[in-house]
Amino acid sequence: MNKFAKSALSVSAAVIVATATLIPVGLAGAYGDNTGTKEGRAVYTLADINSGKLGDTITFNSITNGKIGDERNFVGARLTSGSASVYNANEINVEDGQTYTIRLYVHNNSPKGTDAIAKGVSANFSLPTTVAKEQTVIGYLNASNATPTRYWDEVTLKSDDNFYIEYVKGSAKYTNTQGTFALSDEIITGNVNLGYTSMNGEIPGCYDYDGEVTIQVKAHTSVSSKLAKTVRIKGSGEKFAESVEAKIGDEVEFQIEYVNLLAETVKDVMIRDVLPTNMEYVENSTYLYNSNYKEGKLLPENTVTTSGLNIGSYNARGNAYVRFTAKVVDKTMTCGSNQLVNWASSTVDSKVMKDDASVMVNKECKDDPTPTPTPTPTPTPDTPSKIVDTGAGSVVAGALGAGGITTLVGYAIASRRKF
Ligand SMILES: [Ca+2]
Ligand SMILES: [Ca+2]
Repeated sequence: MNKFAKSALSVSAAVIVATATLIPVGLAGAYGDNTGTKEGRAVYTLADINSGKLGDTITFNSITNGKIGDERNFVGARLTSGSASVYNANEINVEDGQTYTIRLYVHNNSPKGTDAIAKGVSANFSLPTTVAKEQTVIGYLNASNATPTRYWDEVTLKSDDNFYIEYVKGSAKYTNTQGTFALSDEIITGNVNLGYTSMNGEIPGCYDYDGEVTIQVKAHTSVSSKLAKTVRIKGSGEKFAESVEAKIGDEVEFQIEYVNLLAETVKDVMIRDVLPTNMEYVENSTYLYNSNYKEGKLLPENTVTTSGLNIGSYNARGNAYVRFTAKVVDKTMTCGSNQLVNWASSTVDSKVMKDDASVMVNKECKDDPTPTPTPTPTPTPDTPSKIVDTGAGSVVAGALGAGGITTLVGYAIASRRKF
């Protein structure tokens, strides 16, 4: 996850810049290409194509009366659970919790089949990453020997409420007459190759070889921030995870990731964590990582598990990590497996986000009623791989892990038995 997040960070910045420099060529909003002229690329009718007007030129998505209508409008969206073939080409209203499929149609317009193989064919999507009432997704298609070499189109998702779109991990696919091919999640951070019988970047000309890229996104309303709580055994050097196995006496390290998803700066972000009964906070173990403290700052406050911590102000996409240590103690554990769930919350302007992590403890009761505490390993310092500069002008796109977005959830579990 860390590695993926890091690449999302570095690659997506470039995507955003490309968007900003390429789009304003007078092609208002919707579709466009890198021809560099106000009119954009040459377009053809099916009759033009059939009469050989294209010559030896390889071009994509330039037929005005093709299978999907005007092929320049090649990115559309539909409700995933709705009709499989009807896409809204320009805009679609979305509802909280619903999943939408976004389609990018791919057609090498040359009628010459395997005598006109497009090379270096790839696609990518640019997804908005802050909360808004309108979210425009742009899809890009590239081919190194085509004229032009880069094409784009968009679709706008709309709602009466502010909402956030979450990319559904593992949802990227390419479908053509040969079947359906899984594509990498990197499609939302960088280019992913397409193809015909394999995803080798080569697509012959004509309808026999067309296809479509699809991804899924989920709409979340009332979301103002991302909060992701994870855990690991202290000093293990393991990646933070949703749950970890521990023994009584072990120290575990919790990480709470906060990201401001609003398009504006927020102040006085409060982070709080509620520990379950069989877990104790370790004094002077709370660290804050953000753009001011990239190596982490040991905080003098020991209030993260009581009244909470004020971690300051964050610009759009600004983020922070809070880490602290807790010890597994046996106050009320039952014999066998115990799941110690604890919840982290962030509060901004009285809006609360929560996320949890679990520590699994197996309590043995037969021969050894007093478990032997494991010696605490020396912690290895490491810093989060993704610190966003919260200064003005910073833009970060990319993937939020599935399940990273949490709306208000139940708050009852303190310590419960796992069956
Ligand atoms: Ca469109
Ligand atoms: Ca979690």
